[in-house]
Amino acid sequence: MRSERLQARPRQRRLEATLKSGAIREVANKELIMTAGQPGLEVSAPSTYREKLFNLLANRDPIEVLGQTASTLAGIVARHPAEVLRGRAIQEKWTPNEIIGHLTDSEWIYGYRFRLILCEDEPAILGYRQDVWVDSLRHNEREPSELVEIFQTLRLLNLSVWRRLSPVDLQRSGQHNERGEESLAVMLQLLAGHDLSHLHQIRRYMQALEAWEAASASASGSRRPFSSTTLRG
Ligand code: NI
Repeated sequence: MRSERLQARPRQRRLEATLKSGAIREVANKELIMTAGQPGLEVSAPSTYREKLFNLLANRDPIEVLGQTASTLAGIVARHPAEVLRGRAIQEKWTPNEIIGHLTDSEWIYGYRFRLILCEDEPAILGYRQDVWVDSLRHNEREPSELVEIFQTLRLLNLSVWRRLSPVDLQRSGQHNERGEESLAVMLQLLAGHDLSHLHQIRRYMQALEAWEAASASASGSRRPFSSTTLRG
């Protein structure tokens, strides 16, 4: 364990240099990474937000999508070192680790909201300041694998309820303070689309980082600092 940590240091230094150099920023902006799911998307234009998430889900079964996310995240965390997942390519934007933390926050929030709607009549549903949660809970300091375990536990708990909802239950609704009336059926699809949106975001980040590393290595003629298996997502 200790020897692994020692071996990881040169790689970590190279990664930190890469992220600090700002050279990846151009690639990142070009790829629009770390933008989907950020505040502008989630708090403004509710109809646009819903449409984007519905389009991502397309005709897929939301329950099936929700059931796959934890293992997809576990795979990402297993393939990439924690220092890469904690790397911030663009200031003011979330790191992959913070996105995973945000998904755990979202799972808490949705879990509470859908129980409220199921058990109360037309309850008020309050939006939350997701950026402040990510900062205040200091998600980026946590181990990515630990965050995924928390997400997995919460998701299992919530899925056990989602799976038991009847078609009549799914018609129940609450009043969201930003998006207006929202039924459980709509909420279920939004939650699945939200998963897909953030999984795409993490993948785009990894692909941009890998592309930058490959271009950098070929330009300098040096050996690539990361093996392809490390960064291929
Ligand atoms: Ni989000």
